[in-house]
Amino acid sequence: TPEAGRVVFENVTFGFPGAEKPVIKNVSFAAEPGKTTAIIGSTGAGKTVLLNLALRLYDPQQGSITVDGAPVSELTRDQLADTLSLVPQRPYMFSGTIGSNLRFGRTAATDEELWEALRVAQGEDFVRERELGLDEPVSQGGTSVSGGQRQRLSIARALVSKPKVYLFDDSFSALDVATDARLRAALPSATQGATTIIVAQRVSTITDADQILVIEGGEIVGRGTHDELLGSNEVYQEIVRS
Ligand code: M5T
Ligand code: MG
Repeated sequence: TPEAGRVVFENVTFGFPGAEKPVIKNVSFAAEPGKTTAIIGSTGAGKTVLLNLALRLYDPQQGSITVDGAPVSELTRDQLADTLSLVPQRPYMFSGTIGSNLRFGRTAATDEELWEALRVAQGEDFVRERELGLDEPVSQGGTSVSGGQRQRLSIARALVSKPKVYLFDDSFSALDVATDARLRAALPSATQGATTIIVAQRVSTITDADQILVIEGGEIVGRGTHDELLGSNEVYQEIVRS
């Protein structure tokens, strides 16, 4: 269906229980299949909370969030997990092997699929360098891999699950500029047709996004392409300058 993977927020307001003020205020946007929606804004603006709401880690007090036209509140955990993949801001590893961490329960994925995901995520080289490759043990917390490697494994894990919706929470910031550029060049064909939502720190990561949402204090204060925002939005201009 043409709607496959379409994520829609409509007038979403959310505050943590007991907190005085909401951290997400009346947010509305649509993220379209085959397109990249970027979210940018200063620390504490609500970017992570926004992605977590789509995954239903919490429910909004007001408004609705739908995927494929269905309210996320009506999807089962399994349906949600099959539809949306989050690459969290602080990726985690569990004790096992690199391969089992990439499969993450998706036992049907072949080694070939894992290598292909690693290739796109720019993680192929460092896994090939390990003596046991995909069978190399990883400790819980992933102390045997660096932060940047953990980030790339986490991106590869999302690719292996082939979701309709990718949620990248600041997933490229630990990468050097050259690796970031290679990864973003490889991503579009690997995620073709999927809905991609990218939270970013660096403007260079999102200049070619189809739609950029500027978020401040839990509100969308600007939306458009890079060029549109550059010409019209003060908050965005400030981010670009910083
Ligand atoms: C938005 C507060 C946080 C901030 C606001 C996850 C979380 C956040 N907050 C809580 O009170 N409890 C929580 O469990 O919500 O936070 P965010 O969405 O994490 O901000 P961000 O992702 O835009 O920031 P950053 O630093 O990752 O760029 O007031 O205190
Ligand atoms: Mg965050």
